[in-house]
Amino acid sequence: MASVEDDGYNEYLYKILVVGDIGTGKTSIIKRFVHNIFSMHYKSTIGVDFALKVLNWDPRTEVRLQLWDIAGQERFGSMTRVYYKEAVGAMITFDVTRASTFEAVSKWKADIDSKVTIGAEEKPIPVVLLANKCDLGKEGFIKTANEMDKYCKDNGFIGWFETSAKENLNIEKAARFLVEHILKSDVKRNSPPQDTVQPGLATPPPPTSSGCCNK
Ligand SMILES: Nc1nc2c(ncn2[C@@H]2O[C@H](COP(=O)(O)OP(=O)(O)O)[C@@H](O)[C@H]2O)c(=O)[nH]1
Ligand SMILES: [Mg+2]
Repeated sequence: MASVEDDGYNEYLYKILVVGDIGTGKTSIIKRFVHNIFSMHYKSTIGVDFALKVLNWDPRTEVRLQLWDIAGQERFGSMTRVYYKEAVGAMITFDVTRASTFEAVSKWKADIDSKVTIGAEEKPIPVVLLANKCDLGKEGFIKTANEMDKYCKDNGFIGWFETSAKENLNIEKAARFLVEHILKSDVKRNSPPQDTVQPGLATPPPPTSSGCCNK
């Protein structure tokens, strides 16, 4: 997305998708990451929600992550193409206690890969896999670490993390890992700079001609 360079100080604004089946913890992960709060009682997200997280990457670099919390119900519908537009990275979540949510991961990955790419070369966007709710114990976790490594390699994930929104485990680490990959890629060269980056605002895009972002 946007990059602003001034006297050697860099600001980047990256659109990051957070997808995965319903109830896997997408909203919880974002709330923990952005506001450092957790609740057992989030209402299910309707349509799409936005949040902004500012990372002071290094003394000369600020990274603003615009996190798109996409409702589980939207899966593979015509909506996702609009939501995915201009994303430069994604997190796919599953719930370690529910195997069906892991089975859905490859479908989410295929959905992203088919609808959003980077640059003229149409490279896939970097995607990190989050094995969430790891505080609930390992019994439900159906894969070993080695199997997960292999799964990521075979399916084009940049990596995976066991996370817990409840116990604040590995969420920031996973996000930073994703940002490292984005910074390393040539996103900057391929994106048109925007004039301003509004402090503290995650602005949804203007309504599209179909108007479906307002759903
Ligand atoms: N134990 C535990 N529960 C979690 C965790 N993350 C989310 N939850 C709970 O799982 C339910 C669904 O979470 P939510 O964030 O709404 O999932 P979403 O539908 O993917 O956005 C809620 O009751 C959360 O409190 C976690 O890391 N550990
Ligand atoms: Mg949600």
